[in-house]
Amino acid sequence: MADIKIPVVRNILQANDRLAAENRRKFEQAGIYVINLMSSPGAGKTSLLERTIEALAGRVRIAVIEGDIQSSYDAERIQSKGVQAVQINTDGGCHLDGNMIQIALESLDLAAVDFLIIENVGNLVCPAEFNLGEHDKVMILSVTEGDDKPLKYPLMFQTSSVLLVNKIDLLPYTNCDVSKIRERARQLNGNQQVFEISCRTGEGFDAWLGWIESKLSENGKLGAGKSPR
Ligand SMILES: Nc1nc2c(ncn2[C@@H]2O[C@H](COP(=O)(O)OP(=O)(O)OP(=O)(O)O)[C@@H](O)[C@H]2O)c(=O)[nH]1
Ligand SMILES: [Mg+2]
Repeated sequence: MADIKIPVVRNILQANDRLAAENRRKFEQAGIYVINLMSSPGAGKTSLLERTIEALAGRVRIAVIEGDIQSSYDAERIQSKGVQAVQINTDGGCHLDGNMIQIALESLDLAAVDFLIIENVGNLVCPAEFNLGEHDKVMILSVTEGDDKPLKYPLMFQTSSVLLVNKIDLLPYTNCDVSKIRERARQLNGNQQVFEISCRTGEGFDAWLGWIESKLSENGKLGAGKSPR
């Protein structure tokens, strides 16, 4: 049985990688910089998006793909900020995959987008296994989840370019040791940038926005936006 199961899993991931590569080609053709935002449920993904959108308003054209098991609640939160948003409902699926993104892209005006953020389904495990065609994976860990998470859920830490340690305003009420998170994450991924933030107070946002701005500049996306086609 083991001989049968292993190739099946590999085929699923290979098929997904093909679709992710097609998505990536579409992003390159349209000149869009893309991040895949991942975390466990409630760590603060949509809150991060709301503040980030507000901070970049008028400087870069943002679109968001929202992934949730059910509801369009997060897409409505994003749309109220005045950016294009598409909601994917996975109907029980615990992660987004390349095919879902391909379908969601049909609902976006890609010529009017410089920066696409994909909010993955809240889950610290499966989203890290499925590439979507993004340029960078960004993960959030909130301090209320505990400093042991890099030990238990290593893949997301290993694959993410950035780790945002969120809800630092709540640190006095937890026994979380952020230096342990930093050290454990560093052992998994020495290239990962770590920023301590609070989506509630805005603390630490300058450094996070600095990282995003440097990525957008590298990709020629910061400034007046793309010229009309
Ligand atoms: N105290 C505090 N609360 C926060 C912070 N960031 C987010 N929250 C709260 O945490 C809760 C969840 O935030 P969301 O942004 O909806 O989290 P999410 O990761 O998008 O959740 P899912 O999409 O359900 O996985 C909300 O009640 C937020 O107000 C923070 O920095 N500090
Ligand atoms: Mg959300």
